[in-house]
Amino acid sequence: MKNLNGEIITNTVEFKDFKNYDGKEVTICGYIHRIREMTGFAFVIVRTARDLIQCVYAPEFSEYRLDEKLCEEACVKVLGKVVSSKDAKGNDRYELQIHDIKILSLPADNLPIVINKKQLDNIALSTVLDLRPISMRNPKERAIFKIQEGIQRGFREFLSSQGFTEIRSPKINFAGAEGGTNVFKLDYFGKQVYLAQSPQLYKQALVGVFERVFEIAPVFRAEHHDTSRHLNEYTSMDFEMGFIESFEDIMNMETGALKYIMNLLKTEYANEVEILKADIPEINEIPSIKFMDAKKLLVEKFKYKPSDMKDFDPQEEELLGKWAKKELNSDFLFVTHYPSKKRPFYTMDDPEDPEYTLSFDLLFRGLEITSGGQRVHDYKAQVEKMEKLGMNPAEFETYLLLHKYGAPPHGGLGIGLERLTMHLLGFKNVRNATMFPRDINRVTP
Ligand code: AMO
Repeated sequence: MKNLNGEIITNTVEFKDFKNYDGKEVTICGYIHRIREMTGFAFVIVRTARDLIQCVYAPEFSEYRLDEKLCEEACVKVLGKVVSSKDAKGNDRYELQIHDIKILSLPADNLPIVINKKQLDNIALSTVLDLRPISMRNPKERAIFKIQEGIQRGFREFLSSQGFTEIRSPKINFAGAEGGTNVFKLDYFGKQVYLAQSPQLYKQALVGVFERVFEIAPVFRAEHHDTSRHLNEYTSMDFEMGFIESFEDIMNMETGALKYIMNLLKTEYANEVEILKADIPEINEIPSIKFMDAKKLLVEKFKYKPSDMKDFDPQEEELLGKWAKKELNSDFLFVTHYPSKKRPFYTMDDPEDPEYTLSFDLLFRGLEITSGGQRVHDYKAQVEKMEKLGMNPAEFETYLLLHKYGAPPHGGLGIGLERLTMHLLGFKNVRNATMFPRDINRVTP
């Protein structure tokens, strides 16, 4: 596009860099979010990749005249002069005085929902999800997934700084790694295979190669119930590390990662945190409680009668979350030493009390967001454990190569990304924090 002097302007500038262009002409690319016609001038709000930029049209700024075809969701390139003024708090506020607008495309129809308000008002979640490619254009909806990107970025950056290697494990697997019935079976050229329930078997194998590995990838769970916290496909943030002294090394690494993530969100995602009014937790040390002590606490403090002594139900997790906040001033709570009967075959039993395991879950504001622990690394012990659980070690021959040919003491964890996002942003339903949810009733869009 040509500027007022007839020179071609090619640099497209991000809003955060406007401060470096005060008084200069720049171009921006985006969507027409809203047009507000005033007497003698107009505000044209342009939605760029991350911001809403106020552009001002007035005939005295240039020879350009506002195009009648210009409408909401038109894709445009705008040329204008960056001007600053002070807002009520005395901060610099930048806007663009329009010199020209090039229409790149026009929508073919009216929008099915109003997306240019601060948030999507009174629209049912099912409609929001049906129209995700459009509804996510709303700044508040979009901010959810920018925050989610920040969480993944923080996890990746922190673990990379700690010597972890990023891996990609296959999602078509020879066995379900987590047991239970929630595994998707697949016909693979006449052979039965499974969609990965987790990268468990592969991340362990790769400890034998790289010592420390991590992966951020989709995993699949054939959940037969429609609940507010279960998805059939979710993003698992996994890591696995070798040469550990105890399973607490894993908990410490997770604490470090979460601190890094929260700090990153507060600094580099401050815009989205503000849009969402997100309550980003302060993390110092994360307290922990043993599984059986937590069960006792629930009875003594909350008079809660447990229905299952091997796991927690959602209400128990919620009560523990409230207790941790009130008594320990922590949004997070590690629960350790889960009963052996409830943990998968790869979990190491506590040598001091083999009824329980060297494992943990992390609760965040009363919701399980992580499972992890130390793994069995001795070949004989792993084979025996599998046999005790009625499994056939021969079917896991390739997995057992790790153990057979020498494995260090190791452990790791898996964090449910959507669940973490859900409770970070205060949602009641995990689907609010899932871009394109897959549940028992939904496979589109
Ligand atoms: P687990 O099966 O407990 O452990 O899963 C780890 C974390 O994943 C999340 N999660 C889910 N999120 C959404 N929908 C679901 N259906 C769902 N199921 C689980 C939870 C949970 O804490 N291999 C182990 C991890 C490890 O030990 O390394 C595993 O997958 O946040």
